[in-house]
Amino acid sequence: MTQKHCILIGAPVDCGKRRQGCLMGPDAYRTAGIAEAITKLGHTVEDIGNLAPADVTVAAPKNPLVHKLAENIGWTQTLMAAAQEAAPRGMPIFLGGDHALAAGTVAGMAAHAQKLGRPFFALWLDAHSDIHTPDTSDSGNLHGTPVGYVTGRDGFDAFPPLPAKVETQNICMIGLRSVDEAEHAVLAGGDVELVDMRRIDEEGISTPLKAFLERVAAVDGMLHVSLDVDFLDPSVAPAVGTTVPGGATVREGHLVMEILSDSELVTSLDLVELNPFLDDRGTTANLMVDLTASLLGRRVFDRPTRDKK
Ligand code: HAR
Ligand code: MN
Ligand code: MN
Ligand code: MN
Repeated sequence: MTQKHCILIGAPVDCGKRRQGCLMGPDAYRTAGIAEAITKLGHTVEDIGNLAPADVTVAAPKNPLVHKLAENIGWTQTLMAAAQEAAPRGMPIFLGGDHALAAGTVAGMAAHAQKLGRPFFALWLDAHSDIHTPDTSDSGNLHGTPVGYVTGRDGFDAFPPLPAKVETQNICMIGLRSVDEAEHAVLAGGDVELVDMRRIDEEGISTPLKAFLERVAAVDGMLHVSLDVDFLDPSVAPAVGTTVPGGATVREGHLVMEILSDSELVTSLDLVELNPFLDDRGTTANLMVDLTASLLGRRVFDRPTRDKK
């Protein structure tokens, strides 16, 4: 694959839910050797270290359950700026941190794409759809809301104004198996491409993924991938606070990354929800690093040219 300049951006976001531990994520990825794995594939790596949230003060949220609103908004501000700073220089890889960070990373990458005049797409690899608003969330955990924010749903008034809205038809969610009622109501009537676990069982994971990538390629789109640990089955990826049984296998995870790698369409990546405190001797951190390596071109063998693509 073409050589890339990968920019590691530590985002120890831990305010998107109540259970603590995701703040250790960026250092767990470094300990698992993420920089070395990427360098070994022939790419260059720059690690800008860990960021901190902007200091903001906000009025009390309408929904009293909402957890750490100001800190979430501070992170959104910081990461939106960091994404736009890094994107012109290479491929940002955001080391989370919980999924609340994607409000900033996706909004920032969408703003970058808009500046270049290119369509923007997002691939959400997750058990959850994360399309709540602070008002519809019944947990008050804002890691369940980043898709709501980036698609311009109402209820984010206290957040930074969106520089570029992500079109719902440009989003594909793969791995779904835990969708709340309020989320279901929005998604069922909408045009987000929904690939739940049943579809994966019946069609295989490559069919819907390739169809989506064809749409991205057809318009020379930029593609952001948001990889939530709980996309994977908890038996192989235990280090996450919100485990849902029946997730993707190790091979399904790698196949997704290999197909993405072949497509050469991915321009940014989030690694989110790793809680190293819950890990089993680093297995989940190591798996996430291996998946990143597959995305960046690691192969056992090259496929024969005759059936490439
Ligand atoms: N939908 C649930 C809620 O809003 C759970 C959200 C969990 N989100 C993540 N990221 N773990 O996908 O509380
Ligand atoms: Mn998520
Ligand atoms: Mn999830
Ligand atoms: Mn919920």
